[in-house]
Amino acid sequence: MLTAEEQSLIQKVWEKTASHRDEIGGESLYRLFTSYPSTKTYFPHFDLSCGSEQIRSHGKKVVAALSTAVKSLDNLSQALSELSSLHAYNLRVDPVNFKLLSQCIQVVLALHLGKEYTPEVHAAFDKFLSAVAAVLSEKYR
Ligand code: ZNH
Repeated sequence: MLTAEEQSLIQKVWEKTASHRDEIGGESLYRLFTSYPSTKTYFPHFDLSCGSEQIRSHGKKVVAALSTAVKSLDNLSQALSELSSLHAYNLRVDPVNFKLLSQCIQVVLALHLGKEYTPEVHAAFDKFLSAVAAVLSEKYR
């Protein structure tokens, strides 16, 4: 799991995104749909044009879940348990897609943070987002 150093790095960097965090969610989703069009099939009921209200509001929800995760780095399984059930039993999102979204979130974080997105921060976020994806995938069978 994440080392104590990685945990504090993630918390510090996440704090820095506070004022533009909601946009990070929407931008990551738009990037997901553009770069990996197959992911759009999960959102047939959404207006997927750039900056649409649905992308923005869904982006806020995803980011809020990540904020919960950042606060519970020691206990991700429990913190994301409901979300994990939702994805496994109701939404049935193929877990490969979690990696694709993680990728897009990283690119958007890098765009927002510029030089502050150092290789160390990148490595820590990669581990963090993989851990979130693992929890969201753990109830599939
Ligand atoms: Zn998901 C939903 C989160 C990934 C698909 N999500 C959701 C929500 C949240 C989330 C928070 C909301 C819930 C409620 O409402 O309750 N996700 C999340 C996260 C992640 C994810 C954190 C990672 C990181 N998802 C994902 C993917 C996909 C998805 C990858 C595909 C592609 N989700 C989804 C859907 C939904 C969700 C489809 C539903 C939407 C609506 O609204 O309808």
